[in-house]
Amino acid sequence: HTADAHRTDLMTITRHVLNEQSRNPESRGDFTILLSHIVLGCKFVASAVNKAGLAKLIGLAGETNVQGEEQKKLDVLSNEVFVKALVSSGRTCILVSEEDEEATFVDPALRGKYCVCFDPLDGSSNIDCGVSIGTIFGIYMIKDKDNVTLEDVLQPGTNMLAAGYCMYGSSCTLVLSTGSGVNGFTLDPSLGEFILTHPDIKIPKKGKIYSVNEGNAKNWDAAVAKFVEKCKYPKDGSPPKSLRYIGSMVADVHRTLLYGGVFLYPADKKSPNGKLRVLYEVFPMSFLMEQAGGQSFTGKERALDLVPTKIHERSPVFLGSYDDVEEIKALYAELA
Ligand code: AHM
Ligand code: MG
Repeated sequence: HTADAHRTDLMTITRHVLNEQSRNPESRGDFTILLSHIVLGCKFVASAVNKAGLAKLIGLAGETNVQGEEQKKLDVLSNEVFVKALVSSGRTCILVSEEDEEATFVDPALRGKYCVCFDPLDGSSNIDCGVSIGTIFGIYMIKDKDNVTLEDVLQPGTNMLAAGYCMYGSSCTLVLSTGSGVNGFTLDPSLGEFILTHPDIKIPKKGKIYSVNEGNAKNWDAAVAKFVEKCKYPKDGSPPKSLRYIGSMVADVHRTLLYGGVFLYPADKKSPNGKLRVLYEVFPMSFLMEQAGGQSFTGKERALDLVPTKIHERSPVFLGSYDDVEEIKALYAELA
């Protein structure tokens, strides 16, 4: 009965978000419209990523992004599609993209109340070999529509309204939280719709996997080194953890959310603030982790309590199963 109901009574992402928003009497559908434009961007990128090998879209576009990395054609394309989709939604006022050095202030005629921070195509080192990559986004609301400033996006992560990511993998999965739990939707290519496939995702309280770039080990601080040592040689009689590291944050976080465990991109002697960017990598993923019952920590504080001072700011991050992050916090308290 239930299986049949699912097959004929399709819970699309739009229907799901409309249901969620209808609980708020002040909702006028603006968020649903904004989200449908984000979904359009994700579908475009999904289709472009699938065709990338064939269409020879891969290759350098001859530009460098703000972090000084070479931009691939797919990154440039994805960024353009997202910026245009978000602006044309008429629901945004400030956009922060990993690919653009400056924030985009939307023309007053097209302005709405939402700010969107996003990484249109994260995991660029994995594009050319067909490994999973993704889009990450976080959404804020402006304070005063007639006086929009950069301060509207330089807010702590706790002020975020919604966050999500879309993973372009063996299937295309969009994971979203609007602040009441986490839900996962899978793109049905024959319908062109994201269908609810992972309702109310909860991360296991403790995991069996750790995920980190161990090539940076020689520059780690004592707490990270000790944590990873404990993963491999546990002293409490528990079995060692498995190591899984894809090098695409979306894919590594998605696995962590579903299977449990911990993902870390710590600070090290060479990168004192780590690598990942606060506004469009650390915050959205931390928001999702907390909403799924996990935790996210910077080595000093709860990640969502950070107050960024510039739009491309970086921060170390340790996120995942509640108990595993608790262990990292204890090591920092002991060794820092
Ligand atoms: P990117 O913006 O150049 O794609 O870098 C971000 C990516 C993340 O997806 C991933 O978690 C991390 O970089 C991997 O970094 P490293 O190759 O240093 O392990
Ligand atoms: Mg990126």
